[in-house]
Amino acid sequence: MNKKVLWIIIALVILAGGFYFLSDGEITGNVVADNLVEGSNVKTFVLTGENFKFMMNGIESPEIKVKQGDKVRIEFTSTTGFHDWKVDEFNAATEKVNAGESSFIEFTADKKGSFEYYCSIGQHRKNGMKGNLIVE
Ligand SMILES: [Cu+2]
Repeated sequence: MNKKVLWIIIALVILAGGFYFLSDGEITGNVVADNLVEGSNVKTFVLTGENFKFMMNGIESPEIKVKQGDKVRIEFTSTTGFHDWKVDEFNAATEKVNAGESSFIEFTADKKGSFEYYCSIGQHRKNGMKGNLIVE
C-alpha cells in the first residue's frame, strides 16, 4: 500500500515537472523572438522581387553575406507579381506577397556554407528567381 502511494507521488512530480518544462520552453521562445527584433547584431537586407528576379540596391540576384551566428532579417517587397523569399536550409521563408505588399523573416545563420535562396511560387526558381546566401 505504501509503495502504491509512493508511485502516485512520483507520477505527480514527473507530470508537474513536464508542465514546468513545457511552459519554460514557451517563454524561452518568446525571448529569442524579441532578441531577433531588437538585438543590435541583426543584419537586415532589403530586397524586392519581380518576374523573375530579386533586386537589392540595384543589384540583380544579390549575394547575401553574413557571419555564422548572425541574426538575419530579410525585408521583402514584391514590385510586380506574386512572390516570396525562401531558403530551405534555415527553414526560413517570408509570406507570399502580391505586388506592393511586404513581408519579413528573421532567422539565425547557425551553419556555414553557401545556400540558395529562391522564390517558391510556380516555376519562378527555374526562371532565375534565386540567389546565394553565404554564411562565413
Ligand atoms: Cu516569384
